[in-house]
Amino acid sequence: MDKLIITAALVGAETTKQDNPNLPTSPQELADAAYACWQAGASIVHLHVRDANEQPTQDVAVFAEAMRLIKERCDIIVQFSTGGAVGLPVEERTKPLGLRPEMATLTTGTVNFGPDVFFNSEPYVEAIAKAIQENGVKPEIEVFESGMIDNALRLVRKGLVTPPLHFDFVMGVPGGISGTVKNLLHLVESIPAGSTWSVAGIGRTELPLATMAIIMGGHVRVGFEDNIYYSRGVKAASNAQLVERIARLAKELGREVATPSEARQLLGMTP
Ligand code: KMH
Ligand code: ZN
Repeated sequence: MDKLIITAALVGAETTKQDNPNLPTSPQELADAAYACWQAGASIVHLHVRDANEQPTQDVAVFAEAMRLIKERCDIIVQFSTGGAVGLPVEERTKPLGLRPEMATLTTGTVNFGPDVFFNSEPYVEAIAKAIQENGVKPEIEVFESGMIDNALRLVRKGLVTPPLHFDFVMGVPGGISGTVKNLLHLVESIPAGSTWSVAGIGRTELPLATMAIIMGGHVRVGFEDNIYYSRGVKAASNAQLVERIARLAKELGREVATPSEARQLLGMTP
C-alpha cells in the first residue's frame, strides 16, 4: 500500500475556544499547531483562519500571515479552505487563492449543514474550480454526500478539474452522508480508478473511519475542525495529539506515514 497521508484540519469555522480551549485561532497559534502536527506525521494542513475576534474570515492578509509563519517552520503542504464559513459569497471564498497555496478545497455541491445550508450552486462550484485552476492549485474535492462525486466528474468533462483527482469524504455532518462503513465503501467504489481519497469523520466517527481508511489504502484527515475529543467525554489536548494517534495506528497496521514530499508525489502534484 502507498504511504499514509495525514491531513490536520486545525480549526475550521465552527468550533470555538469555549468548545475546546486548545483550539488554535491566531496565525501564530495556527503555525505552532501546524508545526506540531508536522512533527507528529501530518503532511497536509487544512487551513481556515480567524480574525482578531476569533471569527471565521477569508481575509487574504490573515491567510498570508498564517501561511508565511507555517512555511517558516516546516515543508507541510498548506491547503486553503474555499468553503470558509456558511453564508460567505463566492468572491470572498476564492480571494485567498491569489496567494497560490499548494492545495485548496473544492466542495462540489450544496448540503444541509446542521441548521444551516453550505451553499455550493453550480455557478459557485465552477467559479471556485476556475480560480483554483488559474492559480495552479491542486484541488481536494470535498464530498459531503455521494452526488458530489458525479458533480466533480462533470467538472472534469468541462475541463475545470484535471485528473488525477483527490477526494476527501467528509462524513457525519448533520445534513450530509452519515459516517458508516457501508457508506464509506460506497463512496470509495464510486470514484474513478487512479484517484486518491481521504476520510474526515465528524465527531465520534473520526477514529473508526480513519482506521478503515488506513486498512483500505485511503488517507486520513483529523483535527479540531472535525472533532474536539480524544475519547468519549475527554477533550483532545491538541491537534497534534489526534495526528499522533493516527500515525501510531498506521504503524501498528503496517502502513508507513508519508512526508510532505511523498504526499506531493502520491497526489500527482508538481513540487
Ligand atoms: N466550514 C464549512 C461550512 C472547506 O473547508 O472547504 C465548510 C468547510 C469546507 O469547512
Ligand atoms: Zn474546512
